[in-house]
Amino acid sequence: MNENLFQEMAQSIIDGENEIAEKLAQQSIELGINPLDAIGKGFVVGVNQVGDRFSNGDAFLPELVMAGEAMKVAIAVLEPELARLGTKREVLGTAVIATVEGDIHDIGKTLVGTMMAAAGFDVHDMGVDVPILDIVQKAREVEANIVGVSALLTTTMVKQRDVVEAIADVEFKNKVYVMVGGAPVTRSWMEEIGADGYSEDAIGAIAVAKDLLGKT
Ligand code: HCB
Repeated sequence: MNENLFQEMAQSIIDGENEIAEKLAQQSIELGINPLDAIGKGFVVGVNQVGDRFSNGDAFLPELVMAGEAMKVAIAVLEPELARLGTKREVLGTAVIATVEGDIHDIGKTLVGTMMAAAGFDVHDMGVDVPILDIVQKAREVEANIVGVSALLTTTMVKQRDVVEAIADVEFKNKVYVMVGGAPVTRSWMEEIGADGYSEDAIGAIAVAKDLLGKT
């Protein structure tokens, strides 16, 4: 039965139907469905399909924009639920997260921030299109242990390397670990640029951050 709901969720994103996506997200909460399942098995399936159709030339920018908007509406409904399910007992660490300069994709980055906050991190979400030096400055200001940088474009991934290098060049009071993610990012890219952690999703990002800080 949930499978049908997940399919409808995916379809609402493919069709760019904000109101339907919002209603389905609310329905999933009422049904007690884990919001991560609603996102991962429902809405993300739809946004990935639109992405694939876009890269094949079967969908165009307006469809991409509409899918992104519908995705944001659905996640906004699920976010309080994600936060509520988290166990915020001790502060595990301080994290600065941002989407790199030149890149305005914010859905995945925001999810990572929400989930990390729910898991007990003090999260400073700097938004999208953030210059490298601003990230470094923020990390210093809030005495971050983790800097999580998101990039969704092959052309902006290279900025993750710049962040790693800029963090390495500055003296911080404490060790600052750089974690990378985003659709085109892989473990081998993480290794190539000398980042400390990589995850393909938000749950994994929490595990990686905890692991880096020895909080597992
Ligand atoms: Co955009 N776009 N887009 N897009 N877009 C992608 C990314 C393509 C792959 C689509 C394609 O061609 N198949 C493609 C990139 C190709 C490439 O470079 N290889 C692309 C392109 C080309 C573009 C434009 C250049 C299109 C144009 O203008 N001609 C343009 C770029 C604008 C810019 O940034 N300068 C553009 C614009 C847009 C929007 C604005 C229309 C919209 C974004 C809306 C928004 O974010 N508010 C959009 C969307 C929605 C997408 C797709 C369809 C979905 C992205 C998404 O939200 N995924 C995407 C296709 C795809 O990725 N399948 C497509 C869902 C989230 C949950 O996944 O991977 O972002 P995520 O995050 C995960 C994961 O990676 C990890 O955890 C997250 C949660 O599970 N993670 C981290 C992420 N960050 C992390 C950081 C960490 O430290 C740790 C883990």
